[in-house]
Amino acid sequence: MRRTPVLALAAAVALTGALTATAAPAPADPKGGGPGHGPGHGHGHDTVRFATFNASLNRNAEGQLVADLSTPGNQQARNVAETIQRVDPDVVLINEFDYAPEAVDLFRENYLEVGQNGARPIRFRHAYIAPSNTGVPSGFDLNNDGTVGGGDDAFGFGLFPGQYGMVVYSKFPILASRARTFQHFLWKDMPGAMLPDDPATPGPADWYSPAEQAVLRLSSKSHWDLPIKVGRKVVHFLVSHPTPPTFDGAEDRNGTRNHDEIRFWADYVGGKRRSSYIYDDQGRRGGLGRGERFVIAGDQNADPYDGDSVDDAILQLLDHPAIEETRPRSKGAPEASAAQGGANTTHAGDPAYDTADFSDTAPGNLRVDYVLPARRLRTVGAGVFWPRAADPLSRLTGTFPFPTSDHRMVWIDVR
Ligand SMILES: [Ca+2]
Ligand SMILES: [Ca+2]
Ligand SMILES: [Ca+2]
Repeated sequence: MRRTPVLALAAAVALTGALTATAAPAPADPKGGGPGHGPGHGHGHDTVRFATFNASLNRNAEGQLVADLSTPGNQQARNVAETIQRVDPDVVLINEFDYAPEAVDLFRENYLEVGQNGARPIRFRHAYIAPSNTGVPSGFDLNNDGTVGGGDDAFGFGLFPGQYGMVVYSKFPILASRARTFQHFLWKDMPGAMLPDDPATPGPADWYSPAEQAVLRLSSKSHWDLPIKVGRKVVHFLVSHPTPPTFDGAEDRNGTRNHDEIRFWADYVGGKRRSSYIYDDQGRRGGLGRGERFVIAGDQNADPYDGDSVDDAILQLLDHPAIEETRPRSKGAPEASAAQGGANTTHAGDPAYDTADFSDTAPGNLRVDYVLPARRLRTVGAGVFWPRAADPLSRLTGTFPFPTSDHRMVWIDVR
């Protein structure tokens, strides 16, 4: 059955418009308590904490997230809120938050602004959400299984429009009128796009037919450039959630797309020539100007050493001359890797940098969630919220089946 893509062309929804309000600086007091966990909240008046969290606030049916957030009693949502309260970011991207503008305020009112388990309430005056390609029918047989329809033939994998979307919350104003979205940018319009090949046919790069390539969007969810006003300065928060490089065949259609979704930001911050092909959903061209401040955030679904992503996919960002490699780490991740064994024992990457607790058959725990600032910003702290098992707060991260999410929150402090 075809769903009508009613959300596809809807304008981005800015939920707060208080552009003149000045956000209060983050409190400098320690909170949370308990030794050895998380950040200990040492950031003061001159630093801003940026974070990313794949919070698994996706649901299996349209409307379910709104239903779950309409009352304050959903335990998983409470755990997500407590995690955010413990880390206390100033600006946070939440991946896997079904697209539902109502849900944005419900999560604030019923969860974030309610102290969870002794943590202090957190108040984000600003938020941003916009439609996602997930679950929007493409009208084509994108997975080449002989039928058209279902989550795998959508513009991004999803069972209904907006499943696995994303939202940004901020204590600082989001300049929504200057936000750029790249939901509709076509994959074929990226020069040298890594369009997948059908190995069963002689032609190159022909998994997708010309008719499919004419409509196929690069972003599996969306890519947003959100200008955040911090004092007199603007920091562009560049957020996305590239598709997992798995759930495909020898053609590697998801691995190649993951690579190019990551490449999009590498080009966007790579100077005028490299970004000249880019156009946003309003038709404006180009990327960031040289010298503009930015922080790239999101679950990039790619580890620098292990897992199924195309070689070098995440190195496009980690080795980028304009981007700082911040190396957030935790004490809990190496402990989990050692305790869980399996695929983790074969990994080349240092488990201290892991951000996701994946199946220990394959791929094992990986570093996939990143907060990567422009080199010109000064990073003074970074971490992954993954407490040791002995820490009382490890109840928030837990073990499979997870009480909160299979991903961990990652943060950096920028001066
Ligand atoms: Ca199909
Ligand atoms: Ca072929
Ligand atoms: Ca695991």
